[in-house]
Amino acid sequence: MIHRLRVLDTHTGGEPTRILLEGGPDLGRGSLAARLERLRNQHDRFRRAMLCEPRGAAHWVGAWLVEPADSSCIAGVIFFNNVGYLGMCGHGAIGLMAALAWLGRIGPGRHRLETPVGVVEAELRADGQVCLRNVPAYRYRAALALEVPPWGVVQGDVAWGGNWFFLVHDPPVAVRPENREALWAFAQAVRRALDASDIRGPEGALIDHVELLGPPTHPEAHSRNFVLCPGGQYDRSPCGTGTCAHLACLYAEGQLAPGTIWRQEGIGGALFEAYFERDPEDPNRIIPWIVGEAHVMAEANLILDERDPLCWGMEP
Ligand code: PYC
Repeated sequence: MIHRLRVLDTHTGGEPTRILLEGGPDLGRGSLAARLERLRNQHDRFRRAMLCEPRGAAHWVGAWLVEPADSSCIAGVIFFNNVGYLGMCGHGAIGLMAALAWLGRIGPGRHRLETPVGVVEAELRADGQVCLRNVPAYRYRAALALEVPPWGVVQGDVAWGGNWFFLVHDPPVAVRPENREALWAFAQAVRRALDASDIRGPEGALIDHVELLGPPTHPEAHSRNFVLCPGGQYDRSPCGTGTCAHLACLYAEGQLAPGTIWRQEGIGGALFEAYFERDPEDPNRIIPWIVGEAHVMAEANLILDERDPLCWGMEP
């Protein structure tokens, strides 16, 4: 049997997103969270086929486009990577907006996207920039001491920005592009230490992203990050949800006021502009906004030929 998946590839500050437009199995109706579970439990091989080698690569994120359950939204989207599923994805949502514009499905203006963790609003600007209002973000735990062999004790915060992050504000390796390998090794050690010490989010949520923060190079930026994603690769962009988690920590520390512009540089050099409002429903949470741009790179049909022994992708 041969499956043809129609996809559009975009990148946001160097971080790619592969968007499934047509050809995947029907995920049925219901909430996006329920459809994510259906995808995970019944059709996970399509995720692997799209993103794992030989068709994909470990740093790619996928976006599965579905009919929204909420009719005020222009689309529903489920984000995933080479090892599993994401609640939200900032660079991916910006990529999706660029893709919908490319396809002529949206024009400049405000739009709503439904994700498994809530509705996000996105404004497509006339110059192609996308301003995304993310789900509420908050710091869950502050200044946790974590034993990270062989580095010693490291302090970090746990925060939600649409995904769970452990943020290290002063890592032992400088957050500079030439240190990518050492940053990767340190962030992996932090991930292992989080598992070993059973540090989790509420209701046992896995903290599956590690964000290392340091001074920027870009003259207009306030900070630079290196974000290790669950699939074991790092985000080439400043990571949308990671930027939101960082804003939540700055707010909780009293270091950033609502409405103040924050420019987050990623390890690849791209910038996201961000700011926040207080969440009127909860004084501990913020409503973050991020601004960035994405570009369409390819429009293609993926061929999934079941005679190919690697049709469903290789295990990462
Ligand atoms: O931009 O939110 C993001 C993201 C999450 C994982 C990779 N990118």
